[in-house]
Amino acid sequence: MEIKAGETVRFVLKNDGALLHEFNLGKAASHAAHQKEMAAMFQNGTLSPTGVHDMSNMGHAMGGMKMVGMEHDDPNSVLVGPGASEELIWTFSAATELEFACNIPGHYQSGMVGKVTVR
Ligand SMILES: [Cu+2]
Repeated sequence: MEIKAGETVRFVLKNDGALLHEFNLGKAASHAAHQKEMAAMFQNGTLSPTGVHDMSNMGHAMGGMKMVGMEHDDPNSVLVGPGASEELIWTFSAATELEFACNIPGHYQSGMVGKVTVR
């Protein structure tokens, strides 16, 4: 994606698949860090391949998969469950190189990543 600095973009994310996915905007290094957190959340049972299981750990927003608290207080990330739709609105304030990515374990590595150039 190419975006002009100063633009606000509304991303509409529709998950037609059977697995939980994430849409996360950030630098490549922050995705790497977030993947470790996600892996830990799968290990402790907070997340499963198909959804959010232990909501008590998450501070769950009403009616959706958006999560606040813990690692998911960042507004640059949204989880989209199977069959769900979510939105993420982001203002790209300055020129930078970012990635959009899914940090569910194994997903980034299987190609769920793309470049975002802000100029
Ligand atoms: Cu994914």
